[in-house]
Amino acid sequence: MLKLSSVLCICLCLVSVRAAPEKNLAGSRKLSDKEHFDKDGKHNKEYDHEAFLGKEKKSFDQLTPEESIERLGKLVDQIDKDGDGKVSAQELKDWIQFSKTQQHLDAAGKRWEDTKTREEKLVSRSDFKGDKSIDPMGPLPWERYKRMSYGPDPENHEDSKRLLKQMKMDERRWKAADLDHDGKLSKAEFAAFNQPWEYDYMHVVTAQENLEDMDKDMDGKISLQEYLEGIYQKSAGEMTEEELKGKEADKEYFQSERDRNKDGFLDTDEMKEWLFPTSFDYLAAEASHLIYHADSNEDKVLTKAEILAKHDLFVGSRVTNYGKDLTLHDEF
Ligand SMILES: [Ca+2]
Ligand SMILES: [Ca+2]
Ligand SMILES: [Ca+2]
Ligand SMILES: [Ca+2]
Repeated sequence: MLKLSSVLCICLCLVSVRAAPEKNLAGSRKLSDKEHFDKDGKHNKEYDHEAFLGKEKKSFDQLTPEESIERLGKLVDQIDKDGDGKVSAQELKDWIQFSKTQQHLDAAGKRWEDTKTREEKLVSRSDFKGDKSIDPMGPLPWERYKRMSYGPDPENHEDSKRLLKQMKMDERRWKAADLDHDGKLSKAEFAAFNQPWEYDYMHVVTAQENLEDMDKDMDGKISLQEYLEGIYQKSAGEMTEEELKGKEADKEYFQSERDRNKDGFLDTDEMKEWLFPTSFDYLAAEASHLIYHADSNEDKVLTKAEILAKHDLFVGSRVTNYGKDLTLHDEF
């Protein structure tokens, strides 16, 4: 017999699956590169580990289970901001936001350093024309980024059509990220250029990019047919019965949810809502998901003991990482 908790779990899973976009659009907001649930609704712990630990996930994955639990205990003390011995949904949400920000800044810092090294190499080349001075901390001019990404002569490249299209998109994104409009990107502006989903003011340009990617007849909007082709990418003859059923459901979803103004097409605003749904808070959803699965006495807050008892939900370790689960806890 199904326990009530299992039923609720299935319901929560379905909510999460439905709230996710039908297609992984480039640059949508997310807490991990991994999917939280696969198409059959099977739960993936790696998603939670990355959401909870951010850039620390890798180091946790190297620890023995004992070390991992010990470090998790110390983290819980940090997460419990008001020190009342309980982790509330808000404290957990704040923590996930903090981890995500740290992870983002870390990646942005590495990207910036790498790009500045490439800039130095570029200006030192004998065939580099123009200003050869370089400010190691200073902003990066578009012309130099363009040269580094597309070479000296993209117009005459054998793949010039694709390159020029990509370059035009990059230039538009560059301008959107360039908040002080000096044609150069500072370290902070460059972070927004590379990870636009982290910045609200970049969401429109990300929506435009995704729209253009799906807009095969280039009329500036997504028809139902373009939407379905974007998701399924194969003809009706090649699809299984299950896929055909899914396609029918997605057609209804397009009409009832995606096409908000009911004109039969998706415009940039509707695409933006698809990518960055205002009605869905990823951080709060993840916090409730973690609390739901660890809250043994169902008082809606987590004690350190509750978290440690479900450590494999929150953090990985060397053993679980190699698939030899500790089998101390319920599988999802
Ligand atoms: Ca607390
Ligand atoms: Ca600038
Ligand atoms: Ca179109
Ligand atoms: Ca519409």
